[in-house]
Amino acid sequence: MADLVDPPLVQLLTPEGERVEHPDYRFDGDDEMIAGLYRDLVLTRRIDTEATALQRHGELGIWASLLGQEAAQIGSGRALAPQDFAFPTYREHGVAWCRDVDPMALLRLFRGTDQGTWDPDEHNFGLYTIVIGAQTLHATGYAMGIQRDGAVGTGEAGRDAAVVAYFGDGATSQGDVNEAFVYAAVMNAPVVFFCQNNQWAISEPTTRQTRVPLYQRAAGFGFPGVRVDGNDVLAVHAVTTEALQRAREGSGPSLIEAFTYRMGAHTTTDDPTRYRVSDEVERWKLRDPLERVRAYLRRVHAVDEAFFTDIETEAEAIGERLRADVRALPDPDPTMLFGNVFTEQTSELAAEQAEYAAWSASLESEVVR
Ligand SMILES: Cc1ncc(C[n+]2csc(CCOP(=O)(O)OP(=O)(O)O)c2C)c(N)n1
Repeated sequence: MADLVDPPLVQLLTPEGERVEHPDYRFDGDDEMIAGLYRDLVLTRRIDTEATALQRHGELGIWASLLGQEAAQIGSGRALAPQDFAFPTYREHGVAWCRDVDPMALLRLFRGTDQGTWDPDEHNFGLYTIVIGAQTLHATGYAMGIQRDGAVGTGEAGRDAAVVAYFGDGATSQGDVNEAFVYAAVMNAPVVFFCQNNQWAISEPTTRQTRVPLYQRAAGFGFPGVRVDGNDVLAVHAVTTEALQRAREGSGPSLIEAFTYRMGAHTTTDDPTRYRVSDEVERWKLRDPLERVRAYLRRVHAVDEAFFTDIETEAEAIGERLRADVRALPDPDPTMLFGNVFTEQTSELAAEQAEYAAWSASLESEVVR
């Protein structure tokens, strides 16, 4: 049980901002790249805090915050090659950022203005999945597809592709995830299972989901598993880069357990003070994924102070733009729901759509009377 709380994990940057060595993993980027990762972390957090504030002001229906999980998402998202494909859950705003999805596309979804309008094929980033773990099967199927298309193990950089499936610790209890592991293993599918262990599945702690550290599950399915410090953007980048390369080469799946912490509520409809102690949150604040990168950049004098103020200014501008753009969104036409179920409309749905439109028009005429 001790292993569950005090795990051996890959770390390359300490909470104090010091680089450390690991026998198996190395971060290959330079300080300029680390500065770029820092910008990603800050801007992603700013998008997240703005969205949380917008929900509190009644502008979004709900929001699933990524607070505390920025390094897990940016580190892995920046390890992806353009041809790789990511299948997210509903909290992967940092990965969406790395795939150039406009944050407004996320906010429109959480406002209920649309059902997700980014083109998965344009961004190689799937639509958000609310059904826990379902996307691990989609990812595995997609990975088997690219394998059959001959886009794996050719040795041609820029052609060989990998797939990454994001999910939480709670999702590992789902049958879908375990089925995905079985298929990926026996088919040698080029998929990286990326579990963000933020230690809570709403109010259920990880200790009620498993008796062994999650990364160790991979061995039972027959592929490698590794636990990485999910608050260390350099370590996450290094570990994900290696797992993706393995998959692209045709060496099959792997499981990454990014050990992190959900610093906020599960979603804006949740009250974590009812099931967890504030001590725990305070302890994790000391491992804030942004602080350690800032400490490192300052420690080695990689950037000047203007670098930090410029990023703050950029973050504020993004926050203000999102606030204005969300407020300016028009109300959606509710009948669009029927049109977005299948690629090709069915006659049953078209009839339901017409019936709904007639009913809603009758309500309007009643109001006028
Ligand atoms: C199949 C299914 N069962 C239950 C739910 C309700 N539900 C929504 S979020 C959640 C917890 C998910 O926890 P975890 O996988 O750890 O991800 P996290 O939200 O912490 O990132 C549950 C049970 C759901 N969305 N889908």
